[in-house]
Amino acid sequence: MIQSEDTIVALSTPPGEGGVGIVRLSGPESIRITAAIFEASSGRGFPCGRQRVFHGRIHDAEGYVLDEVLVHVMRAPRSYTREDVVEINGHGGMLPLGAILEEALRHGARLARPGEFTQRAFLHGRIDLVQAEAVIDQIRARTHAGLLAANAAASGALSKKLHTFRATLADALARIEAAVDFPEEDLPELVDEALILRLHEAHAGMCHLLQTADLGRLVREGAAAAIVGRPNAGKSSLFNALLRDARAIVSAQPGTTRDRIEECITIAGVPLRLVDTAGLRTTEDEVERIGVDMARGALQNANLALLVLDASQPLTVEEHELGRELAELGIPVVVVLNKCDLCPEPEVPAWASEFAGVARMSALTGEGLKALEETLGRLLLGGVSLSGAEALLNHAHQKDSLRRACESLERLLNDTHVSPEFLAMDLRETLAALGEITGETTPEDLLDIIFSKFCIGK
Ligand SMILES: Nc1nc2c(ncn2[C@@H]2O[C@H](COP(=O)(O)OP(=O)(O)OP(=O)(O)O)[C@@H](O)[C@H]2O)c(=O)[nH]1
Ligand SMILES: [Mg+2]
Repeated sequence: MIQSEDTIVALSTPPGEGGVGIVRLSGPESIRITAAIFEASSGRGFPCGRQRVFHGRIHDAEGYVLDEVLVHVMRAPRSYTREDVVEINGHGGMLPLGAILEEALRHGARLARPGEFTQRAFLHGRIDLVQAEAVIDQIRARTHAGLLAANAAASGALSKKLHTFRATLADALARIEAAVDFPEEDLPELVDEALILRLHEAHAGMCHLLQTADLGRLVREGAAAAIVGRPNAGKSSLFNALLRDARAIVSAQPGTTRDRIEECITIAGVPLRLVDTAGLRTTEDEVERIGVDMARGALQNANLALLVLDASQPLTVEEHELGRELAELGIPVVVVLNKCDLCPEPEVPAWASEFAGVARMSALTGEGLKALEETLGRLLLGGVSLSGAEALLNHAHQKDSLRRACESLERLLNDTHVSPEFLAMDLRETLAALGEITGETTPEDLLDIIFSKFCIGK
């Protein structure tokens, strides 16, 4: 195990006021540094015996008490980083915590970089890179489904899958290399059908995992839905209904919404950013025109669109045009026939059948809202159901590496009758690409980028 030489310290709780705040140290000097600034209320020395939690006070160089604290000692290797870790639980306030941090620095600790605690856990082999990245996904999860997926990855479910693939490939590589090294020994049984079959199985598993990558990103980052339509169609009413909150102004006057209003909801486990926009029409009013431009901008940035039509009114020429325009946008569109309470059997425009879905509803009474939400869920997940417990490939670089791994393995499987040297080359490439995900072969600069996205103190 690589030992870190320096001891790092950081505020591990968010800055600002809180019930408690934690200053965390990790490294060979953690305990010595704490002993220099801490006095246990028991009057006995620190640390003492096998005791792990100590009550007492942190003082400065002049002996002034800075805070009353609980100190938690976790000795290597049984800690988050596998180093000696000390957590000083103080009163949550910037002054006391800042003062404790200062004292630790004065006694030789160094300020931790973002994610450095987790990076040490990774470097010391307590977790692999997939698990390390899942930690940040746990912290930043925006939906329950996202949290469960991150928890599954953090607990090693994803790593286990990847390690199984790697084991199969490594075994195949060893056999093929033997065939390369001892060609005269005539080892045909080494590269036999059973081995090729195992490689096919690994390939299928890897491709399946690759398919979950977009889902993982969707659950983590979410999607955006633009609500568009002509003035007064009921866009803001629909926005409010989906939000279960009277967030946007609703009025009988056309042209009510002029700004772009955004709020986040959860649909089928996916964070969905809803964007309510100004009704699309040609207008002389400057403010409204800006709003209309923003509505078009929102459409450009959306992953899906809700086209709201007033079912109680005949369709206008502009609405027909808008329908055509949306069809060319290349994102799923749901046609929402609103105000069905006024007109239970609305006319459905012919072009609506080309879109991803048609929903009849009333934003006023809430009728049809559930069905619309189900349609949205189906569109977002593409028919896959989020089991929650499944670990998903979450990050763009993971997807990129796995795609390369699948490609090189596919190359091998497409022609297994080439010389063993070529087979070995493809296998090595596949193994290296998989290793980039788990951390064995990840380039140094990529590691730096990954951990720099963490928060300080984690
Ligand atoms: N009966 C009925 N009225 C509705 C329904 N949805 C909206 N309305 C009414 O239609 C009018 C316009 O609703 P808004 O939600 O403000 O429409 P909008 O599309 O946001 O309008 P602009 O912001 O002006 O573009 C209001 O008087 C709403 O109460 C519905 O499902 N049924
Ligand atoms: Mg509106």
